[in-house]
Amino acid sequence: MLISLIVPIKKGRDYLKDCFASLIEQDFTDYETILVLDHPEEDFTDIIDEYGKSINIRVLNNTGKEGVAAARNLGIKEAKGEYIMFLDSDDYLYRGALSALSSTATEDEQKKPDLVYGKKVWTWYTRAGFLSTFEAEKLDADDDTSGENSEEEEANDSDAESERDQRIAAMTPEEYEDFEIRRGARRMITKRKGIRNVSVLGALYKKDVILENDISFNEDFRFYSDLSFLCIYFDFVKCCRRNYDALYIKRKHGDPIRFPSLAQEKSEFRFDELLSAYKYTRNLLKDGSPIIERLDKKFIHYYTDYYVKMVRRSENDMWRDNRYDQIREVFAIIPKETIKCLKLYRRRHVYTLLKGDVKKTHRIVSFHLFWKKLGKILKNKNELGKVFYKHVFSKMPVKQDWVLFECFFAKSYGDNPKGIYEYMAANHGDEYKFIWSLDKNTKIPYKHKKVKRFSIRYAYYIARCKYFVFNTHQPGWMIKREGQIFLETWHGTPLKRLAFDMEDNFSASPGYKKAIFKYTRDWDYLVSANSFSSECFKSCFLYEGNMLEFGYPRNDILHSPDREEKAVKIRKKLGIPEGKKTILYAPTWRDDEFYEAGQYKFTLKLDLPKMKAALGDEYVLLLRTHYYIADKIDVTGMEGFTYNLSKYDDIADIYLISDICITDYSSVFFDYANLKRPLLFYTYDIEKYRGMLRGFYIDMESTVPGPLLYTTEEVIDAVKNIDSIQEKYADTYDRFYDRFCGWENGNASENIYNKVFVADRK
Ligand code: C2G
Repeated sequence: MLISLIVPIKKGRDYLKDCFASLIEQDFTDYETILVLDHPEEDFTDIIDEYGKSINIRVLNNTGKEGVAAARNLGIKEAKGEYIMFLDSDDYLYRGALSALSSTATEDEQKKPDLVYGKKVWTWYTRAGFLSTFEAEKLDADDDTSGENSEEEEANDSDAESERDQRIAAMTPEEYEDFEIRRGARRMITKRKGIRNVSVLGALYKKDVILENDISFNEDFRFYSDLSFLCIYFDFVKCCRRNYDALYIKRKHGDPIRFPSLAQEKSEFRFDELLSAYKYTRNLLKDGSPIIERLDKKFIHYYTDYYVKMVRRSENDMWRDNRYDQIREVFAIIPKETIKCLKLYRRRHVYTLLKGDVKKTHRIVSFHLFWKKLGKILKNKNELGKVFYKHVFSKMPVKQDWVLFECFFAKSYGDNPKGIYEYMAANHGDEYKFIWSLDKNTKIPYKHKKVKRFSIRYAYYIARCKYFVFNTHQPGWMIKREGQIFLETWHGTPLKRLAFDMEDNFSASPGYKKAIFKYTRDWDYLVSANSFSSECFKSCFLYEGNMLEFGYPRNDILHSPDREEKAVKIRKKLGIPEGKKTILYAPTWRDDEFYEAGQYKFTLKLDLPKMKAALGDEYVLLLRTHYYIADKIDVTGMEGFTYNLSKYDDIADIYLISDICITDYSSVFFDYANLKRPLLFYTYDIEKYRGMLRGFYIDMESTVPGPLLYTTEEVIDAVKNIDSIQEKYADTYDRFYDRFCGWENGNASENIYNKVFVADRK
């Protein structure tokens, strides 16, 4: 048998299924799959039964020390294959990976390499999501390069590549073997950013080399057992080959809070273990091993680039000095020649620490970080606000009557913050000072101050305001101060799955979930429009704080007694011709169609000329794209029929003047239903949206109060027959209204004000 795949598992049934499914798809059969149950937290019997025969599974039980190291050691002991490959149960292989690696391993039967490595690709997508996008997007494999040892970097452009090929052709066989080993060590040890990414994954190891040289994973290490295994193995490699057609897909867990991978796991012992693993590995390497220099440099880089920031930041003098001492001990064993080749900052840092001058080391670090920060500030002046925020404004007292409002990242004046503001300004204007985070040209009523988001003034106000009312989330760098109150209003009843309820895909990156978790810990209140939202928010935000269950302030206007008069004024302001009925088309954004974060594309799928021809005599179309959409919809030739209101501040005003609303998966319909007017759903891409992009909380087909339509013709037909549609959906509409709009009575802003502001004063 050529290959033994060693797969340790503790938990993660879905990940294991992906892993096994990827093995079924391999066009290679000369392997066994050794599944090592490592103190399992779940039952995998059904999965083993399902895949057992097709992927030649043997199950072992790790009854020894818990952890990947012991599980892999057990796998090695029992392996029957000539080569060992480590495959983590949360990862998977790309099509053809095993045959690619094995063909390189067996190319020359007389001289089988000791090590064959392929490429690694990092992703947080589900396997289905990954496979569907990988080829299209050409995701960058092995993209975790740190740029260290630039003189050794592999050739990127074709000139350099052909030069390198010529060099290879001119090498003696010994020189060539040496070159391949260095290239392998560079790829697998040096280039992998950070020490934690030095990993045994994605390669074939000869079992004989492991056993004859007694190489094993150190079972005392939880996070860094790969380091010693790989480095020591390299010391015995005499023949190394690569095959970049073999892709190993490394998964970043989508939910790093509830189910972190080892790399994502937080632990106060990480650094101690790293130090131990580094020292342990170094001790076991052969005298004069070239791996020592690689390892030393890697440690210095990790420490000077990342870890020292933490050491410097610490206010615990004893802990800090202790750390410096520990690191000094390590540096003392590093050869002077290695230190000499370091860049100036690192060299000075290491020399000063070696001399035992902790104060000066500290100054060198501070100076270096100061210059880095300055560089950042010069590139982006928003950085200056952050510096003032942290070092100056946050030291000033919090102002008890200051309230800062922000809507959709300061893109508009509207939504729930507007509702609460207008209620407070009209009824309690003399008791508070109001600040809006908003573009200076946006005109808004009542006495207030406007500040540009992320400006120095913004930093000043968010540090000093007692109340922060917003409908997305606070800036990531804002540190909630003692006494501050965060009133999160959110911006819609969720149809699309959110945050922790989203599958690992597109916008639901592990970083996003981690950030959401951090934001939501600081929210004192969360506004909910219905009990359905309350349940969703608890699960999608892992939120256990105060839920304000009064309906949405933004919908108060839809229940106001003078809404008809208001509508007349709005129509006039927008120049909507008298005598024409109005159709609002307000679609949402698509997670997979974007230019960059927060800048999304939108292609209008409604055929406007057709709509105009069929409906233009009776209707006008009010077009409204989501605030994430960067594309400007071209309505040339549609003048008099299409009004592009995408830049209009508050969609509630547009609801008031719309006779029919067409939307898709936007939360728009939950609000519009307050008016009990007809709703149509233009859901031309529902399968993709529901299946691949997001998933929904409710079954659209049976719940929404209007028909799902897929073509412009169907939309036209529905508009023409709108009365019979209303009749057909009357019962569904009533049920929908009770469930989602039942709390709305026009007083949400007042109720929320009483609950948050009045109660706080008592
Ligand atoms: N919106 C708008 N115009 C659109 C779409 C949306 O003004 N064409 C506004 C509506 O107020 C809507 C809100 O933005 O309720 C949120 O938009 P969604 O389309 O629902 O999308 P998203 O921003 O992803 O929010 O819980 C709600 C979810 O968070 C969805």
